Amino acid sequence: LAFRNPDVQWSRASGEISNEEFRTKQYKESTRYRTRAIRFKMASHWEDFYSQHLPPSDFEDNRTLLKEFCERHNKAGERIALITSGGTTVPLEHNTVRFVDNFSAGTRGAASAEYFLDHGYVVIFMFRLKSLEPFTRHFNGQKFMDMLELNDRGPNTTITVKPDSVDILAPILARYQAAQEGGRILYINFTTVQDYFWLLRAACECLGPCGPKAVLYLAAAVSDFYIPSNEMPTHKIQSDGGPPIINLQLVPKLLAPLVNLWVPQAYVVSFKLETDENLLVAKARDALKKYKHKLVIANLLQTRRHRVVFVTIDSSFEIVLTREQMLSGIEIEDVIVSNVVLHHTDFIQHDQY
Ligand code: 9Z3
Repeated sequence: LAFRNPDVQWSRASGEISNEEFRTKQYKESTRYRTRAIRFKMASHWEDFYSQHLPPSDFEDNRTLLKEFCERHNKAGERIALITSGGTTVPLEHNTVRFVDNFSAGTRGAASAEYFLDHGYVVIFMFRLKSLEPFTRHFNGQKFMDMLELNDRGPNTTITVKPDSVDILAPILARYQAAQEGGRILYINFTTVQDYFWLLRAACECLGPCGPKAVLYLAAAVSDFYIPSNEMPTHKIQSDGGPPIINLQLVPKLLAPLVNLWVPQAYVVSFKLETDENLLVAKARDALKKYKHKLVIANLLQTRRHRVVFVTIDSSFEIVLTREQMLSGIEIEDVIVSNVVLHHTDFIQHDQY
């Protein structure tokens, strides 16, 4: 009853409708208002999240960096890509010994950052600490050490790059140095889903003034579930209390305020990850209908390195790499970014209003 619309004029006493109609109308009205009330609750959910969770300790420093980066490049009229990359953790304790994590290595985001730079964009690379980073991703593990040679052990030691590694290192080093020296890439890292939420909102606030020149390329694998701060134990969960029952809650859907409030003029691209082909495009389209952004790039966990589907509200097309293309070193992110840049250019020229 609390959700009944006081303005509704009909009543059973008026004798205008039958009992059955009355019950149906009553039910419909109550559901309608209940649905609205729930929607309202959902809409404010993200605000509750920020009021109930503290920002990360280096938040103010990151905010300053973001602001300076966006202002400088906005003034220069450059296109800016915010790329999120890697997985978020979900801590189980405030003094975190254990956390829930996910599979993402950050390949998609790190590779895409390089290609956006190649297309002349400046990049905010918002990544999970210790996940892959642009440029250094090519020399993971022992690869880098294996490229080097120690000469003359002793006081005159020098280190050189082995001749057969120069051709591999040189072009990557050149791209890296161009990005660094021109101040064209800003690295911001997160670990938990809470950090991610704070930093994403801060980045959006700084990107707002860039209008349609900003692309948001949300490739991070963000947890759908978390333990709210007030439900998390302070100390390490003990095993002598028996098996713990861990109650995860849904995280608020940030795409809603992001698209509608924080960066309403930007070109927003989200990624949709599924493991079931039958759900892939339908879920991507659901997201577009719900959040009203422009593009969802859908991928299956199992085939994400060689197949993605670009889904807009009224079309979809696949990008598939052949085995030969993969063997020749072509990365799917190269093709994805080229297509996103085309869409973004079109958006700037025609669609933005
Ligand atoms: C993706 O779907 C990315 O393409 C991958 C890339 C995480 C699969 P890797 O880092 O993998 O290269 O190993 N990202 C989005 C995942 C996500 O959390 N999407 C949400 C969802 O699917 C919507 S925003 O519900």
